[in-house]
Amino acid sequence: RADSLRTWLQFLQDTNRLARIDKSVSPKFELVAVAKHLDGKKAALFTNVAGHQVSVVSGIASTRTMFAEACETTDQELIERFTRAVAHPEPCTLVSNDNAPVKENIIEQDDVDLTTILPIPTHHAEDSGPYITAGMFIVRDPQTRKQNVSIHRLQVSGKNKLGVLLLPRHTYHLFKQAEARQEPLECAIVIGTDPLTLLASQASTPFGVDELEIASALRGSPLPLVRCETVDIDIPANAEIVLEGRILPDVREPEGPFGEFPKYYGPKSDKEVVVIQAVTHRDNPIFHTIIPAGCEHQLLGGIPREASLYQTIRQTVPTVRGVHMTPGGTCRYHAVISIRKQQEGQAKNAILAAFANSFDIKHVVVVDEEVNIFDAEEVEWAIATRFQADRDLVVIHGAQGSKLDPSTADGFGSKMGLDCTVPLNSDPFRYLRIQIPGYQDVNLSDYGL
Ligand code: FMN
Repeated sequence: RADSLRTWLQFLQDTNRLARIDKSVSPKFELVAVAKHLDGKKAALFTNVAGHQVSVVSGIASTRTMFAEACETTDQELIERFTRAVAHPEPCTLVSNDNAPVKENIIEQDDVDLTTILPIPTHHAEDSGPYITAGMFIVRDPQTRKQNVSIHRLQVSGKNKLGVLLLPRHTYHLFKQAEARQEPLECAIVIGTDPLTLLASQASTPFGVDELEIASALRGSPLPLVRCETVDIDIPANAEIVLEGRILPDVREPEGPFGEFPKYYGPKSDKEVVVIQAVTHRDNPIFHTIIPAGCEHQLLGGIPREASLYQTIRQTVPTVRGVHMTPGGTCRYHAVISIRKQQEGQAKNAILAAFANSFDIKHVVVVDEEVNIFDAEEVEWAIATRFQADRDLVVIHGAQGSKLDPSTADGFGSKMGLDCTVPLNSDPFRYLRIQIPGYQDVNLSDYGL
């Protein structure tokens, strides 16, 4: 089902969740506007992008259920499944070019012109131009030979030149090491893979873990890889499109502005530059674009964060029942946590653990286990009826948060936790939920409705 983008799209089509748009659309705004209307419902496959031969797909997994289906599990088991894969990566397998569809077409050197080869969309009104938003960025650590995989926004800065945002994590670290040696860092940018491989790329791992091995563990079989043509990097053999290139040392050029996950623009500034020397692609390739701040983007970040958050809280509060990075909080800033409280004070410990887990987390709500943390109305009801600000509020002043949150001073801001659990010593009747006997058994057609 999730062997490749194509098998996945076939699965979506078979289950009536693939919208095919044959009408001509402009890659500038129009394509994204249509896809945005389908966001959270159906994937959108555009077969007729004005000025291009290549099709574009967006929203390949825009619900939690779609990711669970790709992992062949349930919504409830998804976090557990992902956590297991992160803890136990499995090796990939290397195949020859003959067995790698991504090698069906090879374009090199002067023939590389990203602006004509690929239908790269422009997403939001103030974006600096077209951006590749679903490129899995693969680099190799020359010392350990382990690869690192992540997604980075890529501005089209010229026919073979991309501007890249490298926040200070693993890829950035490897680039800085190469730059200190006055060397470029080789990279491969993979566009058009199955949702499991994309999800694996977002795992929070210690430095040195290859996310493609997490993808193998998630699939339950070795992910087939093939060696690139011009760089020492292995890429998924079933990918649609791969760009081979290098990040240049000592070069920074303007990148941005760009509409980002908090639904505001990241500003223009000088960033690292990638030069592309080769493109390989399948016959009739499909270009994947992720709508920034859309459901797909939010869930790709949210699900791995939930897995990591759950582990951290479990160390402090073993009776944690569930965690949810909510879409309204961009799946990064707001965490709702449910616990089975056994000792007074545990909810506050859960709040502190959540802040320790990720600097992005800004507001935390802790509820009792019978509150459905995936139902925003239930969570608000718990805040409304179980929370007292003088007793249950935790505020931490002057901490580091997300730099993309415009209400902070370059990330410097406050954190807030709300303990919405029922006090252990309270009269049980006081917090007994009202209930209509027989409600679940009513079949309205029995009443002529
Ligand atoms: N991280 C960045 O540093 N820069 C980006 O432009 C960027 N864009 C992203 C776009 C999407 C659609 C998604 C899902 C994530 C993006 N991320 C970006 C987050 C990283 O890919 C993610 O944190 C990854 O786990 C980092 O991996 P690493 O620690 O192995 O380098």
